[in-house]
Amino acid sequence: SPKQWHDADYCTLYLVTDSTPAILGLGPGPTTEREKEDKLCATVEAALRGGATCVQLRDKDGDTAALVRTARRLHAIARRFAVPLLINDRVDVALAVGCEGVHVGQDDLDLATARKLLGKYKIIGVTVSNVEEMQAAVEGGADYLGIGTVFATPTKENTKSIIGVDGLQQILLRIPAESPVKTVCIGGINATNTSRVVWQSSNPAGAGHSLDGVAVVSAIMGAADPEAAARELLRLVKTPPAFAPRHFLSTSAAQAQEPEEASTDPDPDPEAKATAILARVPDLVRAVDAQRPLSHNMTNLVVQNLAANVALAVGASPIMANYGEEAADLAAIPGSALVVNMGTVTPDGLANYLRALRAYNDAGRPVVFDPVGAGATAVRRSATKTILGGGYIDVLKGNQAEILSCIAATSLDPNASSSKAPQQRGVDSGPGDGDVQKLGAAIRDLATLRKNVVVMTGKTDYVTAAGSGGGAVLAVDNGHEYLGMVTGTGCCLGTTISAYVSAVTAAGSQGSESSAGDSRLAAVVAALLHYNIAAELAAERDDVRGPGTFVPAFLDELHNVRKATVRGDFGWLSRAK
Ligand code: 3NM
Ligand code: MG
Repeated sequence: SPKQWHDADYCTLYLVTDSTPAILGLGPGPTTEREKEDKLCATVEAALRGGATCVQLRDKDGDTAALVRTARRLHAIARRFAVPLLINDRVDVALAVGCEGVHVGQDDLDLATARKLLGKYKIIGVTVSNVEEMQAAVEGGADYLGIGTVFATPTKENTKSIIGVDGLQQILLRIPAESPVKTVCIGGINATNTSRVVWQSSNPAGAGHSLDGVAVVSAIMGAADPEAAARELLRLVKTPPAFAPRHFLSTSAAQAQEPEEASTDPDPDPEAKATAILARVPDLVRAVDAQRPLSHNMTNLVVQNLAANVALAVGASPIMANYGEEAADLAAIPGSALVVNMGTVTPDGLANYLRALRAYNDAGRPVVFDPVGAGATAVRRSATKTILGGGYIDVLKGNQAEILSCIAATSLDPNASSSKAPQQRGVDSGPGDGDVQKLGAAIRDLATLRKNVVVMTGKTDYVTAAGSGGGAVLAVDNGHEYLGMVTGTGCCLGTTISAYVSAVTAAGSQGSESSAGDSRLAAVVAALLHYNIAAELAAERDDVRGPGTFVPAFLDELHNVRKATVRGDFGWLSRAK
């Protein structure tokens, strides 16, 4: 029937063609139009054998006659695979060849006119890069949206905005759930990021839309073996990434109680949630002690020594390794976790972080990101955005200014980005009473968007996790002012969190998203309590007279709290506030 495409999953692996000789693997010598066309058709046919579900002919500078001829050939090929052929921008070409529809960008023919010319049964896709464009396209009756540009790509350098996976999610979440529109994302999508992007862009029923698939140019058109490339991308679209929910505490008691907690408590009040988490803390301390997780720190020179000692004191095994090349080997070690601390960012450092982030994502091991000074300079704002877009981060930890900078970096609203981002003050200060509600909502939104845990530190620390029932924001009110008088204590908290999150992360097991969120939330709360209560105990010691004598006492108490807990003595936990 003429409506058949509207029920088909043509968006799963959407191929956009490119006729530049370099991408097609032709040249460097002169190539004829005929050679280009033959190579294009052969590449598309190979991609279809590999499983591409849609083909868009995109040629911004071909002559109309050549374009129509190529389109006719591609249409004949696509038909053999029962896949629709769409034409970029050129409604006249689509009408001339009688193919299945068009794709229009924001600067192309408008949707209403295209619809009038093509009729209601043709497929019309629209490029959108923000919520307003999405709403106009959905209301105008677009059949699918091409959402982008997700990542910067050499294939199209004049793109309007790089929206990242966060921007993509913000658009998806705002699509009316009842709308039949389909969605693909585009821009820099390839085999290294496909399954992550698809997973991060999936949403529960009723909450906006989930991404239907990915659109690629170079990942297939530029591949040496386009058939194999398409087959692999199709597999990746359908495969959750290695780090998709796999967090639980591997004690039988915690496992038994967890699914129940998640299913019977869809909107828990924070009080009940805090009590349930508190009850799990001793097991979590013991899990770290027993598992001795490898905490791989990519951190600044100032804190290397202290962070390594803190890792040892809480029961982890530290390695300070800033060279990204080492990350794949370290990520392969059972129980490893990565801390990326942007304390002293450089171009080299950034490349190393991204490499390590990818290695840990691929291995399914957890990552803690500490965006130190995120709002302080233009370089740091940009680095923050790059790291947030460069992979999946399990726990995002920062002070108020840093977390607000992360929110600005992930926002689609240009007014909220860089120029209006909060200026870092360099001190770790908490919100005023009036701001708590607003900040709580902001970090809950950020955690939901990123499917992760967000920790905002200050005099009171606030923690929230995606997928944990109603998304409670928990406050931890422990600690001591000496922590603020010693350099690196914020960074070392990131190290401690990595050890705890590692202890609830089992390789290769997939739990529900909701219980995964609960376990990570509990792990982060346990880390905060262990760390901050040890600081209180240290500061109260007779031999501690100031920040200098505090440091060794703090290491002692981090160690003592762990040892006491392993012995079955968790009196220290009665200090939890
Ligand atoms: N449109 P690659 S990005 C054709 O953002 C196109 O609208 C974009 O190429 C948009 O898969 C893009 O090689 C190019 O990164 C995507
Ligand atoms: Mg266009």
